[in-house]
Amino acid sequence: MKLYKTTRGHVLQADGRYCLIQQDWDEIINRDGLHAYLRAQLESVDSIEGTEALALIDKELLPPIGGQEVWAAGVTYRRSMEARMEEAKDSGGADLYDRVYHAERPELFFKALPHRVAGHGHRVSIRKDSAWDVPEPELTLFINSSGSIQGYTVGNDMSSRSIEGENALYLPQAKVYDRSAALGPCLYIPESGIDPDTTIEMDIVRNGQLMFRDSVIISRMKRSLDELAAYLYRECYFDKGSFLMTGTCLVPADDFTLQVGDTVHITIGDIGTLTNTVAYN
Ligand code: DO4
Ligand code: MG
Repeated sequence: MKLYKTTRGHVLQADGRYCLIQQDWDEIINRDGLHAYLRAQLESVDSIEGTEALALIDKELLPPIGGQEVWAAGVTYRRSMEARMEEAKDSGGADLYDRVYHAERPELFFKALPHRVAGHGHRVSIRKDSAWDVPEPELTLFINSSGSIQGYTVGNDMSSRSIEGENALYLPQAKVYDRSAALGPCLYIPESGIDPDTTIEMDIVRNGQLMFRDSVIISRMKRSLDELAAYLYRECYFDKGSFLMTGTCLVPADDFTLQVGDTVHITIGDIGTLTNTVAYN
């Protein structure tokens, strides 16, 4: 099942049918048994035509977030560890990444409040004081206030590699700024957990030319999704639930940096494609 947040209500899509739910987003999603709840909504709420639903999704789409905080996990794939060890070699911080990759405790960091999050079709930003910027395509969990994973979306953890590489203590500046996070296009709510063979794919296009394409399956991640969620909820209560980006494995070559006007397409399995164009704030 897919739930799209729009300016005119929330479009629920399942089995080729659509219905429009007029209810507060956070009240809908923050519950145990979200899939069963939405299944019941599909039976009780009047259906809408596919053309109407698709027009709403096309023209009125918002990021699938209400009042939740967005957090992120880091160095959950070997490729992320290796790339960061390389970028930090001159600052003396390289071994931090090796140590956190192998440690029991994962790296978790605060990424965004909802007003800093871009949706599908919106602009994401690179910092004007950064020389080396990349998108990070990440499976993103929706975890309810009881700490259970209820849904999934596509995330882009936009990052400044030059600022993080200069000094690991600059991580919040490399990661947290306006439009540095994108989520969308929908919240995907399968009946049971996401398939471990799910693929994350990313294309970066510049002036119509494909600059980068790569993909990975999520089972390559070193940690489990439940483990990441459990660590986040150890000493934090999220009254509306939270979103958790689960780390990147797709890293463009070191001579690549994003430019204004580039378009980033991230596709994750059955969830869909999140597309954003790069801009300055
Ligand atoms: O350690 C810094 C951030 C790591 C990260 O964002 C990732 O691995 O995706
Ligand atoms: Mg990341």
